[in-house]
Amino acid sequence: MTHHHNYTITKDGQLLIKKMESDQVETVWDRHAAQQPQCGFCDLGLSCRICAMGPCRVDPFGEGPQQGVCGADADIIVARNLCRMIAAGAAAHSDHGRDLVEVLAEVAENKAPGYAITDTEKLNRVAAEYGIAADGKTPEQVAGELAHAMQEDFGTRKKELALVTRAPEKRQQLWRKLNIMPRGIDRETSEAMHRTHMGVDNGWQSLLLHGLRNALSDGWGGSMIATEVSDILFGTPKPAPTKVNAGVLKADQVNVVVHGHNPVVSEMVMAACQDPEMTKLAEEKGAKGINLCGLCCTGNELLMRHGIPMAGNHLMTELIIATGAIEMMIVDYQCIMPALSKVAACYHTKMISTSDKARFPGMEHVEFHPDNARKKAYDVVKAAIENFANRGETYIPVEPLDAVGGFSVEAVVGALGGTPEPLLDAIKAGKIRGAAGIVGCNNPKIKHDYGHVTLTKRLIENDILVVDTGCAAVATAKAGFKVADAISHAGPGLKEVCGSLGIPPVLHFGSCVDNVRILVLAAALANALGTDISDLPLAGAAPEWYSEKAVSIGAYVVASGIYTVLGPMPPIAGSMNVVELLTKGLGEVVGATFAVEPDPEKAAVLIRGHIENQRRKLGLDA
Ligand code: NFS
Ligand code: SF4
Repeated sequence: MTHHHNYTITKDGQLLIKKMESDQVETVWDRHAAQQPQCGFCDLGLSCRICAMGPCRVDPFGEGPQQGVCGADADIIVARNLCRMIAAGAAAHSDHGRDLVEVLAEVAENKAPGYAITDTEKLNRVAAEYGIAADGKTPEQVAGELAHAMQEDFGTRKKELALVTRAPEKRQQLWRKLNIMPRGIDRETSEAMHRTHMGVDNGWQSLLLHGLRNALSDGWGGSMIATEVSDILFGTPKPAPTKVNAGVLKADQVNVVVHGHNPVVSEMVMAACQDPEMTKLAEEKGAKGINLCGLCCTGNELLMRHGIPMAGNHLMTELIIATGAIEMMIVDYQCIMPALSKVAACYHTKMISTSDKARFPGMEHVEFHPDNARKKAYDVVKAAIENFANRGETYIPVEPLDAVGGFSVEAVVGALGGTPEPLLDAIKAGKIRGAAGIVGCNNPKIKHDYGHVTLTKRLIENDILVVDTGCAAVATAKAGFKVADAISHAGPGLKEVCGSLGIPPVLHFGSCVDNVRILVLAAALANALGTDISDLPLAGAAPEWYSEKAVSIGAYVVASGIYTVLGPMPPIAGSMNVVELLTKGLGEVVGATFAVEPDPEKAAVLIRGHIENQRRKLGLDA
């Protein structure tokens, strides 16, 4: 336990790992070390425990068994496992989207006190895409009809999801031709589980194609609905300044931290924290006020819409508790390590779980529902204030850094004067060579933030605009790339374009469901050029991914026509057929492929090569 400087590139992370060492509290890196060596069969995707004739494994060296008890070979087992990862990821994003639709429906019926329709313009615009006319109706009526129409997207009555029409016409036709047009959000996930049951789909290609359809039902369905409804309820993000890293915690205030994904909970917590009555209560208890900070994606949701400061990304979630400065951490669901309450037990931090579908050992459960969320938020914030008295010594190791968040597509297009044309012109002129979306998690297999920050640095210095989301977006903010002055790290062309707009060279596009903002922008660029997304000088990357959600994201991004480089290797290397299809064959199918490159320096070379190649094919530098 002496290698803390090797685990993360961040100063706050290094210092807090040291603190946890001296406090003798276990971290994710300790547990990762204790798991070594991790199972080679599982790593290659060659183990199967789908049925009770198994578990089975296929010997990668060709000496032991080459098929499971049922006869499934390496290709089938690998494809089936990957398909299930996509299904789980798509389910997570889409169930999050569904929870927002339910709030929208309850707002329409006036049953969700504290929630409201904030962006009526967007409500009407999205409603129109669902064929709902707004004239003569109250916003609540429109919201009710829209919620109902969106619920149909989750079901089985439709042949195509509503929002796929945002994709370029050519892309839609391709999906229809390949029979991977998503029909219903839950349907595709449910079908993925059916197909991967023993004795159903044993074609590794057809399994993978359905995996793409399932992923598309996330990207152009569940996640897109999550983002759009969040904007309608809580406001469409606009650029605004904020602060990032562990230094956002305040030694003299009650620190409340939200962690998880769904803004349905964090928005209500924010409202309670900002109530002057609550501030007064905090002052009565000897604090200077209440300081709300975010972690992970629900933190990104608050950062994007309200400039709420960001304490850290995935691998900071344990470390931040070791500051001893957090009165309460309130979680909803996804990416919340069950280890957190053990860490919290070593300090005074109260851990609160809020979702009926996400329980954690050692957390107090205060269940939030749309009809009681406002009241529950006040209850927990009051308890956080009470807990200030129990605080011991605090250790806030760094000063916070400035960052700008809030780049919705609406805000970007607005800043460009109402159309994406100026961005396209800058790309055509070669000032901006292209754009890359850097997304996803942290993973203890990769030095914390090193992948995100190194790749981003290399791309912007070569005039590639970076848009990022999720934990990647937090990493580059902590590295100082999300301020206007960061153009000093950019190549001359990108520097000129961002400089004249007064924006950073790395744009915070939001949480992981907000990856759909990247899809929408890509589609707008393709439409403005009269072409398909797969023709554009774009790339995606997930340099430190860990989650099944990231597998779904990668799959819908590639199926939408964007070349994508993964850092950690997904568990597919046990099937050369699957590897070949994903890294080469898909190019002929959907016009884009995956690559795997854990070294971000090399990933940058791959992405630059791809973008220059796309430019040549478009005849841009002729
Ligand atoms: Ni995305 Fe966000 Fe972070 Fe990864 Fe988890 S918080 S939804 S899955 S770890 S980026
Ligand atoms: Fe084994 Fe086949 Fe059952 Fe998987 S589905 S556990 S390979 S018998």
